[in-house]
Amino acid sequence: MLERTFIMLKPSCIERGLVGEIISRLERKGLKIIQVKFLKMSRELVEELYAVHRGKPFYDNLVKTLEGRRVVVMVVEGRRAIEVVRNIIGATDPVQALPGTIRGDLAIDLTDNLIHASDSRESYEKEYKIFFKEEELQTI
Ligand code: FUP
Repeated sequence: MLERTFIMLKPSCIERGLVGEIISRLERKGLKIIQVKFLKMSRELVEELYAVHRGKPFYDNLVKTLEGRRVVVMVVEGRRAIEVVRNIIGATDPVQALPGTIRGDLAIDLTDNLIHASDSRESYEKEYKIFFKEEELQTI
């Protein structure tokens, strides 16, 4: 019934002081934060998270925006959380993202589009395990 999704706030969120603003938008929607932490993205973590994009023309640029920099990773929970979060963050390209969405309101660059969120159940299952141990996600 309740669903979980994985979210990563990219380094520019921390540098621009937008972490609180973004977490606040997620909480105000009614999503519950199950776990959240800051960490430095190693090359290995970037490659694992974005494995499907390896070899694409924008891949090197994508790696450059993340490697060796601090991000915030979190798991949130709520009714149809995967779809809800994708709607709140807006289209991948901030130019297309509608006003009212996180990318629509706060981002303009395509690669550095502030935030990543799982786009399916399958990607959630893969992504949260890159950053969290099962016991970190237990709420009881
Ligand atoms: P999203 O799931 O919305 O983050 O989008 P994608 O998985 O399609 O893209 C992953 C990352 O690659 C995004 F951060 C944006 C970046 N990207 C580009 O830089 N150029 C492109 O043409 C497509 C995606």
